[in-house]
Amino acid sequence: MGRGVVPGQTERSKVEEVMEMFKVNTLVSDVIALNRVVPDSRIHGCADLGYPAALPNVSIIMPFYNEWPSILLRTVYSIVNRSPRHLLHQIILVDDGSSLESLRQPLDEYIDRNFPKGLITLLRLSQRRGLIAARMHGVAVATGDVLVFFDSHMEVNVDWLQPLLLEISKDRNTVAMATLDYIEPDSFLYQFNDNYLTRYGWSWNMIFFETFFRADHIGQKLTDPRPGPAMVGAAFAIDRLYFHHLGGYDQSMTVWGGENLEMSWRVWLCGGRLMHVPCSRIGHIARVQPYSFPGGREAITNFNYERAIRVWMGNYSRFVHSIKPDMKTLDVGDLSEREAIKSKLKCNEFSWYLHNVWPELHIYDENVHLWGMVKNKEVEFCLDNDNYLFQKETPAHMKRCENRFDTQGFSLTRSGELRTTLQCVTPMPSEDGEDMMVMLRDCFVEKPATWTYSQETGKDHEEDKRKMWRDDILQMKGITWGRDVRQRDRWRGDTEGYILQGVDRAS
Ligand SMILES: [Mn+2]
Repeated sequence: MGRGVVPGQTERSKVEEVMEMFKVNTLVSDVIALNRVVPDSRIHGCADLGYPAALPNVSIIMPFYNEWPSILLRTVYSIVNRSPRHLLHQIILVDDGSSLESLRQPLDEYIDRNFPKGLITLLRLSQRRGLIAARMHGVAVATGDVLVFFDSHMEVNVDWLQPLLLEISKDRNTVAMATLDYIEPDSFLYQFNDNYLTRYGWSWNMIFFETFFRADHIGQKLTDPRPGPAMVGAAFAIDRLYFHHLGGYDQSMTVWGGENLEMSWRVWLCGGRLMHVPCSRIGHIARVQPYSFPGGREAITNFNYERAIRVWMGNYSRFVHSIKPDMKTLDVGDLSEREAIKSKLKCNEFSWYLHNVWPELHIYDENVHLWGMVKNKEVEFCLDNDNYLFQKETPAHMKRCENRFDTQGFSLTRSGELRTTLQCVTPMPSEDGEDMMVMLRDCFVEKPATWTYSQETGKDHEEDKRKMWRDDILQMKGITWGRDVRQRDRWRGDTEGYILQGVDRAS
């Protein structure tokens, strides 16, 4: 079930060739059954849940561009095999200008021969229009109650559809997200972490990442849906009329990238909700993007992000623009249609989202005593956050000062936390237990350490060395900055105290 395939010696060079070309092992895909079974990856409790027979039906929209045929068809088979037939209204495949010959007439014929008549609609775009436009072409012909957007390289799991539809039937203003599993691109092994659920977040540098759920977001049962601040691009369900009411996608965005964050903000700000549904699981082949982005990947995502930022973020764009100054002056075209949605739906200001939906994302200059860099003046070294966004704690380092707050920005909050975007600076015992290490750790894991600031530094007294540490921390011997021995010695031998020094405020 969902097992991977490992090639023999003689096949290796051929495999390397296709991996280079497609970033996915098409040879392996071709020998695995199109209708293979995958392991039930759901968390405990899901298998015991029952679902009402009467739920809204769905139109599944699946754009593809030069997807390898067996991968595309396995995605379709998994949906047909593991969705209750009465809920599956239609599957709309949108060929976004593919050039692979096997995706043309042979695909038409295959679908005609192997799937129930009328279930699958195959639209062909005459030239490549990008994911967002391709999805909107699919939406235009969809007639189901609910839309579900798919990538063309996925495999759904047991009872994936009903929990999404149930969540939408409770409140039509809902985006219901499946939980993604991971299909290895080289072996097609179906992977998942037992009883693990992930949520998504984003940071001021516009990096999207995985994080864990806050305790207060977990419902009475582990299987209960949980709110999330951000969505991935695929594997979500939304009521079709609600999707239109919300303004669909911004069709001036190109290819893909950024549309998922824009939609997350819009849903929350305009009265909807974005829910992670633990019992709906879908496997996804996470591969390196094999296709070109006309004009370059970063240019396209920056363009898309900037359109979203100008419409929704207001003055908070100062943080993004301080990190990515080029975005501020981009010509992103006409935004009037998107602005009109905001006023028509009487959407909230961005601060509402930051304070209510994603309060973990720190606002550097709000409710803070000081913000800037933690700098040792004498040697021009600054406390560095390593651009660290993830959940496991990591040692904090001192590095040469860079004067940029995405890597070296910290705030001393009014409640005494010394923090960066998501992490708080917290001393923790080292592995041998003999030392304290200064670590960066998610602020909401446990109550973080508190710090004070003093301008009276540089005195000769031993106590003054770490004047900004609070009493409890002052007594910890030899706080070590990172694992680098040279660095540790340097900091131990230093007589200058650590101070928080203000830097230029981002404007
Ligand atoms: Mn994908």
